Amino acid sequence: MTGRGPKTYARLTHPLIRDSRDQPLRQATWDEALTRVAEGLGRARGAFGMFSCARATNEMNYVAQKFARVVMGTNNVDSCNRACHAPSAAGLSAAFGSGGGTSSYEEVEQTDLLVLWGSNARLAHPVFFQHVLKGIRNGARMYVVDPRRTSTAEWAEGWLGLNVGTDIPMAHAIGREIIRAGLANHTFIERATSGFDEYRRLVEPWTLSLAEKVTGVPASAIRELAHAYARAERAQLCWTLGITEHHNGTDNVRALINLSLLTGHVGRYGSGLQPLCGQNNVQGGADMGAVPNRLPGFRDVLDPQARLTFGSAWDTVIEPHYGLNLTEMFEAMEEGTLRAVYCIGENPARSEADSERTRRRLRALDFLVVQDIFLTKTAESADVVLPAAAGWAETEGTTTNSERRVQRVRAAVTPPGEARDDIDILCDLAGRLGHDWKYADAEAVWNELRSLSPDHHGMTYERLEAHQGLQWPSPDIDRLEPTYLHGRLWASDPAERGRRAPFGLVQHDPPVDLTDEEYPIRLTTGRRLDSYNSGAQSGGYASPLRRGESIELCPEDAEHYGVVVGEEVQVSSRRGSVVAPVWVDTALRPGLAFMTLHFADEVDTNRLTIGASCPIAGTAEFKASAIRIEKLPVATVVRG
Ligand SMILES: Nc1nc2c(c(=O)[nH]1)N[C@H]1C(S)=C(S)[C@@H](COP(=O)(O)OP(=O)(O)OC[C@H]3O[C@@H](n4cnc5c(=O)[nH]c(N)nc54)[C@H](O)[C@@H]3O)O[C@H]1N2
Ligand SMILES: Nc1nc2c(c(=O)[nH]1)N[C@H]1C(S)=C(S)[C@@H](COP(=O)(O)OP(=O)(O)OC[C@H]3O[C@@H](n4cnc5c(=O)[nH]c(N)nc54)[C@H](O)[C@@H]3O)O[C@H]1N2
Ligand SMILES: [Mo]
Repeated sequence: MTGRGPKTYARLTHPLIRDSRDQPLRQATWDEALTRVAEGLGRARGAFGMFSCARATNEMNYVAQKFARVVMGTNNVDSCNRACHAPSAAGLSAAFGSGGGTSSYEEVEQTDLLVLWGSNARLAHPVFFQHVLKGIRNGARMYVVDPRRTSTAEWAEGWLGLNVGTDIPMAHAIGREIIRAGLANHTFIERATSGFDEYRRLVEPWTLSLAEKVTGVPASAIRELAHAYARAERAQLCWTLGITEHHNGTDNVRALINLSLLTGHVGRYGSGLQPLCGQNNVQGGADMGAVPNRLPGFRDVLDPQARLTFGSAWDTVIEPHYGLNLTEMFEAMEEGTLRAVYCIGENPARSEADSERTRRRLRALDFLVVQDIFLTKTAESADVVLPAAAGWAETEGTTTNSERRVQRVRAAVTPPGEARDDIDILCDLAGRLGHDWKYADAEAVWNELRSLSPDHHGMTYERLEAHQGLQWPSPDIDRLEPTYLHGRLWASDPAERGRRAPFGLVQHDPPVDLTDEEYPIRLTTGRRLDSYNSGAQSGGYASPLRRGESIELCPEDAEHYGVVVGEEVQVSSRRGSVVAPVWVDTALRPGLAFMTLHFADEVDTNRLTIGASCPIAGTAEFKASAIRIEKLPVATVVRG
């Protein structure tokens, strides 16, 4: 135990404002607070960015992006999708033209083979994992590809414990083996893909023995997975952050998609690609256009017809170029070209990589407004803090999960104090800035979206209720679409097939933060079952079961460094240092350490992580930093 008790969190109940930068936050009335926000934002046109909330509803995200585009005249709107899901969306879009996962949870129960690649679903996607377990009970085999022997892996027939950041060598070696063994699906390749010859040449050097050297996984295990995947009648390839949170996350995603193109495990019932989403509504946030390059319903900002459609519906002119994504907005803060941020339900002061740098950038803003349900680290430095009702259980609306299923959420309890629905706050502010938006309720927002997004058109609240949620695309009120996407790839008539899916010609590129004598340990970071992200919503409980942050090492490394469980050590990277107690876990192996991001107000893990990010998706390399650990002088260990 650290000896430091958890910080206690209380829900925000009143607006808070700061009279000047050196004054503390004080309670204010809604009118006072919103007047200040309207002034602050009014001055910021042309230098404004919005962070929208993937914890909140589709309706809220629709209104938030509309606020950025119409009231502030900018496409600078983004959310935490940048931290996790963006490489999956970018990779799937490049291959198939749309960024959604291709299958449904039902198919996970009906498939023959499950590959969980860089995903600790038992802890991070426990609902999805119930479907996985049903699949296994129905006879499916499962393989897990993860540097740690996670509790997810305990259910698998095979665990491939690769070195961090060697997923492309692993995928390419699997691809080469499938081709060499004559197991590629040439009917599908010829019908539905392009670039196969280039792909075959690309993977040719990745022999099983070279892959064994680079990944650390025995050649026989790689071969076994290759044969199991290619021979399966139906197979689901699922991945999450072990793949995406790298400086080449989109390339990693492409390398996995290649395997489905090689075998035809896509576009059929039971066979597909499932990038599991992070926050409960990260899929929906992006579908609603709370991203810098897409309008609601996946319409490209660069498409003049799309801009015209939305521009005339909203009585505005949409900026004709992409906005900045979250990563680029932080860079623009440093350059001084982004001066004001409206941060709704995000805690970047804790969750962004290289957090000292992040906080410096946030401090450089002229105006920061935070709208949250708790007083986060980010809110502590805001000029105005607005208390919101929680998207979960306090507001009406819909959210969209990893299988593209839109489901209703309902207000079951009253928000505390003066907290207000995010949508009401945004509409009140829009009014103060000259835009008279009236929505009777969340359903009115949803119906506006349905009128503008054909893929959501068939999903009335009534139908969502009757079917217990519907998957997009749902263009038709009278019809249910298939549960999976891209069936057209299998069409025998070329005219029906549409565009071919290209193989991704991606190369191995090791992690940016190299280990060396000074920083000899590879740190990877991620999740535990009992806590959530930066800890804003889950950090503040006291319980004998609460373990707090730790630096997890394998038994051999603990012995090597002469440290024991509970002993506090200094953990340092090229960015900064933290003090954390040691935990020993046999899931790890020599040279590999693990920390979470969940207890950031006590141990700020992201002081250690590297800000290097994927040039296509903007996602940071949270999964690969280089660190060292040092014993503390005895006097420092004794804490109150
Ligand atoms: N209980 C709980 N559930 C959550 C969350 C939470 O905080 N708590 N957060 C939600 C969010 S926002 C997200 S995005 C998801 C994330 O869900 P996951 O991605 O499943 O969670 P992580 O633990 O971050 O990372 C998954 C695995 O990646 C592995 N990994 C690390 N480096 C590599 C690598 O180089 N290659 C491969 N193949 N694997 C690697 C790690 O060992 C880890 O087991 O979880 C969601 N669900
Ligand atoms: N080291 C390390 N860092 C990581 C990661 C990692 O694996 N390792 N993962 C990254 C990933 S995948 C993610 S998604 C990010 C998460 O980063 P963040 O999104 O910044 O973290 P959260 O703690 O989920 O913050 C969500 C905020 O929304 C607020 N909130 C909840 N519901 C509502 C609502 O209805 N309305 C409003 N207005 N606010 C609400 C919560 O109080 C909380 O402050 O962290 C990233 N950071
Ligand atoms: Mo996430």
